[in-house]
Amino acid sequence: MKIYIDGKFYDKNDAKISVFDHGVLYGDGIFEGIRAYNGRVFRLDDHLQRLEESANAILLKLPMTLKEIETAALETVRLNGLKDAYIRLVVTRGVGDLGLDMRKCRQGASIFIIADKIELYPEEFYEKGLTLVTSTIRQKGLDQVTPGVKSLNYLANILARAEATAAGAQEAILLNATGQVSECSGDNLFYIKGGKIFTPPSSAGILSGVTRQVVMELAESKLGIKVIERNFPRYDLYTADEVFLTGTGAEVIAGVKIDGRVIGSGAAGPMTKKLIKHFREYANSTGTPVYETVKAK
Ligand code: PXG
Repeated sequence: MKIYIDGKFYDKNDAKISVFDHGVLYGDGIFEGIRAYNGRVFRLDDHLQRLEESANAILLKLPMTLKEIETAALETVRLNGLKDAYIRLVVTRGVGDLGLDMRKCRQGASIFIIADKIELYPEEFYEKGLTLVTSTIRQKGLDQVTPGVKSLNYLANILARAEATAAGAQEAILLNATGQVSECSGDNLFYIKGGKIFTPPSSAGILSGVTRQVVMELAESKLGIKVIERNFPRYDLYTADEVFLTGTGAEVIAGVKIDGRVIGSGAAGPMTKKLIKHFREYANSTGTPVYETVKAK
């Protein structure tokens, strides 16, 4: 495996960054998780745009242009000979001293890119759905570092996921400070009731998911249903016809049991199944080609 760090490729065992990098010392940085399907990178522009927005939000100057980052990401997938891939793109504040002052990170931000095979939920989960539990951990407030920033501070999400695992569930739902539903530890959340689809708005405290956006577009174009963004409590999930999650890793997947309550039929519902099908068709028919581009230098 070849890993990209700041303009060079390293073997896995040699791919290292400094212990003085503020990404390590403070979680001071941002990342993107991106998929490639069949030799094409899915919604790469959207991911790069979100990366840029996250960078702006945390006063981080990206070390390269978005075009250069795109070239590096494609080259990383290519060098590893992958067609279906999970691309992890990380930008840290870079090497500093032991203080919080970001001005001490004088060399500027560091960027590394890993392209690996993807680990997915087993296919049977797309039929039978996931079990979810509500985490005791609250979503960060909008007056904190907004959940819209895909920062390297994922401890709340990791601990929420651990609560789900401990409860025998696959994903955890985070409520926000007002007790409304925000999102899952690594996925956005939707529910369907009476033929309408609902999802929390960005004001609920969510990561503005690339998959979420795609599914909203597909719901409208393929199912003729406009997704309604609104705040809602857990009760709406408990009493929904269908619940589903979206994320780069999970794609579209049903949530069929929430805090012990069975949702709908207790398996992936008809609308969710349609969205899974449309999403897969779309994901496999679009994207930035990895192997047809000429290496830019
Ligand atoms: N909310 C959070 C907190 C996330 O981390 C999403 C929503 C969905 O966003 P996208 O843009 O991916 O649709 C995420 C993204 C994994 C994995 O391996 C998780 C994510 C992305 C890639 C891989 O669990 N989470």
